[in-house]
Amino acid sequence: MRVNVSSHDLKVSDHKHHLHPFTDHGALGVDERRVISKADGVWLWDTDGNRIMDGMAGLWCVNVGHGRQEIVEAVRAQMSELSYYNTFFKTTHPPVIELSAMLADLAPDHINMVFYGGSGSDANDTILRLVRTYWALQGKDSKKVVISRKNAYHGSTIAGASLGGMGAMHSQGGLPIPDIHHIDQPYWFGEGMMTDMSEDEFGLWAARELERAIEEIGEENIAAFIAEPIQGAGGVIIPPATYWPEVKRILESRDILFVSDEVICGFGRTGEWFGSGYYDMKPDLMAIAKGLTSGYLPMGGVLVSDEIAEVLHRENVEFYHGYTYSGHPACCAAAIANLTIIKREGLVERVRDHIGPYFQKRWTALADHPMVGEARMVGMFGALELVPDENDLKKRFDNVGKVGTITRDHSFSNGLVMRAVRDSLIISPPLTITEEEVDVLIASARKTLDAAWDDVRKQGLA
Ligand code: PXG
Repeated sequence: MRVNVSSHDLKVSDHKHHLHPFTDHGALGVDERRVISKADGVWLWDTDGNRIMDGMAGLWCVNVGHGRQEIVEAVRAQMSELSYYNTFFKTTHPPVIELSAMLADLAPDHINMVFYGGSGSDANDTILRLVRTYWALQGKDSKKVVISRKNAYHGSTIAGASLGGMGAMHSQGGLPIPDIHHIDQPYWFGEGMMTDMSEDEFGLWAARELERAIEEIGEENIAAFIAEPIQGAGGVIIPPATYWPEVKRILESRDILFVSDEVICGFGRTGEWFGSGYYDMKPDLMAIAKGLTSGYLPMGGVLVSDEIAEVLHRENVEFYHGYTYSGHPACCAAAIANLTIIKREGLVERVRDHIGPYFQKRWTALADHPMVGEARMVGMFGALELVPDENDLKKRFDNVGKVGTITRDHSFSNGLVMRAVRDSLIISPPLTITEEEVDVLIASARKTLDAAWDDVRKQGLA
């Protein structure tokens, strides 16, 4: 790291040479960016000397909090022993063996194998190729279509963005690729509320969109249904209680694989090890990343059911797929150390029984603010829906996203990272956050809402 460089000079250099992900560079002023140079627990420090609470756990990933020397040490030790070797041609290594057994133990009983990659996006690429290959190996070549949902996020690669249901992403680069079908999402506040259905009825309706799609496309043409148990990047969309049981009923009688994208929901975020477990679903495949290593090193993977593994294990079958860094030893060491911390400190149970309920109570109380139409949370992630008129919850701000951005900027100024999705604010802190830190977070959020509400009214937006 360069020392003795001013914060401003760092920003100038970043502006000149660094192409950021998902960023409007034309609109991003040189000094508007923050250079984050240090982190510990739930706290970040920038090069301007500010301390900021990391309400997003990095990008929904730093589940065990920042600065865990135990993970750093495990990676260092692994790097000095075996920093790299591949897992392709009849070779393997101790950390990938240990991690795979650990994951098989954590996964539901019918899942005992892991395929590795470097991210959630490439996990979903693997899944797309794998589900089609699985059916083709059984002579069912026509089973190619994957059903996904609008406003889902499954990554930024070609398969990931195609499986995802983000219109803006599809508008670039000729996506989605063929044979991906998007059905409506179970978004009560954003969509269901505008209909004449109750929340429960809407949940059933959204689930039956899957049934209608299956009837239209034909079961013989469908490989899989992929979904996040709770949509993360789409806006922490918690489906109505009727949704997942109905999806389960629909899938139970059909020969269609169910893929649970656990990239955000996995590793304790919902108060269970996996989001599909939270909803009592039985996935055939799970995409994992983020909380697998708590972001200390990049790693993703696919958890594979016994039924699928059995087909892949048949003689003369080879899945022509893999990455140079599949099962990278240092990443495996980071994952093992991270999972060891989650288990030893009982973080999943802590979210389910203690800090989760505490946080949920305080977060949902923000619904009394005049700008908040709904405050929702499961486990340790939630959203605030911002509205112009608390007496008319069907009314929305004009120019979608503007108020969300204004409010998000206030949050940063108040020392709290929240993420804006359209006109909602998202929170997803490390699972290690203490009660006192939750209190600080809630106080910053309230201060943010007050300041933003003032601003919004002054600008005539409400
Ligand atoms: N699936 C899900 C459910 C995700 O949330 C991915 C796949 C892709 O993972 P990788 O590791 O390739 O990024 C994700 C990632 C945001 C944001 O702004 C969310 C993600 C990534 C970047 C930004 O909410 N989710």
